[in-house]
Amino acid sequence: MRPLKIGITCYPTVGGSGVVATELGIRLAERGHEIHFITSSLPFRLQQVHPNIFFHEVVVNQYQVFRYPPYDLTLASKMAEVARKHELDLLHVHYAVPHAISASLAKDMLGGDVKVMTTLHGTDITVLAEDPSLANIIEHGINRSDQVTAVSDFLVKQTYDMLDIKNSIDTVYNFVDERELVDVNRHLIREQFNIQDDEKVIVHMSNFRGVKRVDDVIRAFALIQSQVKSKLYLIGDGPDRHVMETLVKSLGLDDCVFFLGNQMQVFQLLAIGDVKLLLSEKESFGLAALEAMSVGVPVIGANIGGISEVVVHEETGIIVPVYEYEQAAEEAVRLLADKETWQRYSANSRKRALTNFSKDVIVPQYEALYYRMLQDACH
Ligand code: GMT
Repeated sequence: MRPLKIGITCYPTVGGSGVVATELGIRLAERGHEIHFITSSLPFRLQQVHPNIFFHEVVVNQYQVFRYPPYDLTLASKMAEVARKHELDLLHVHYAVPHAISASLAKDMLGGDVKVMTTLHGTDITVLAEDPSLANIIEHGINRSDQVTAVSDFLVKQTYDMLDIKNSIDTVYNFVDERELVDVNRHLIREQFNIQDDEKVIVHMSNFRGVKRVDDVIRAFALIQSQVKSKLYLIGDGPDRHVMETLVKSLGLDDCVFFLGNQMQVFQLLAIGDVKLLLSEKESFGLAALEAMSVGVPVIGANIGGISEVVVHEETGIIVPVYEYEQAAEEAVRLLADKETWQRYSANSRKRALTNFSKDVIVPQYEALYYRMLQDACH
């Protein structure tokens, strides 16, 4: 198969869809494809240089006439410019809004001379498609795409349920790259963090938005901590952080809850955990759960969205009813006290993450869809 020239657009800042898009671009470049990131700033996970990776910044100029600067149009114009100049085969956009719509416009500008793949990540459907002012345009962007993927079977179904979709949607799960785990040394990092031998560590990682229910994580931890000597490490940042800091204070947990903020070495940090809590009320896949599993940390997750496609109940962790933080706490206490079960879940988690969700399994699935889309175009 000939190497492809691929434009990738995503949100470049911290967030699961940006992480997946960037990691995918890097792996595709390593497999010989030419990758052009077309984004508003350099994707934060793009930490390495590669001769096959190019970056094109989308710069929106400010004019007095604009109340709202037209990012979507500037992006479409940039996509068309890059696609024409570098003879791209396809644009792969991550997150429907506004990327699928901008890509569709770019394709029109090029007289149809580029293919568009849209990957749905979650809130672009589960939150934004609920908004009547956006639903029509999201539907249009998806229907105009040549190929559509979603990150879980749950999200495929949800998209069909919420919108009038004409084309087929393939599930392609999130992935991990085992090479990122080579430096992870759980014992060393626990030592650095001064974790005592008789202490347990609960971890949570998210963008601190309402759907993540970080308050439930903190309330569950309060119950765990009343029975087990433990600490809670919160990785990430976002709009709810200050409210959560206040909650921690009001519960008198200042000494054992640590807000680490946004971090680059997420695998190292997750590896200090004995249990990861993911109690979101919406979660199309749960990349953070997969990342924890890959370093052998069992996950206690809510029974919503695609979490149970990642976490296997009583095999790699525990699934609890959403909003039932007391039950999450009970399960955590039980698991932390049962060394044998914990070791089994830990080993199963790592194995499942590195077998079912390895880059070597998932990246070729995207590649195969690219070739299929381009081949369909020739017929
Ligand atoms: O979790 C977030 O709010 C960030 C969001 C994003 O688009 O950056 O994550 C979504 O995409 C991730 C990568 O595909 C998924 O693993 C997350 O489950 C999904 N988040 C939600 O559905 C809330």
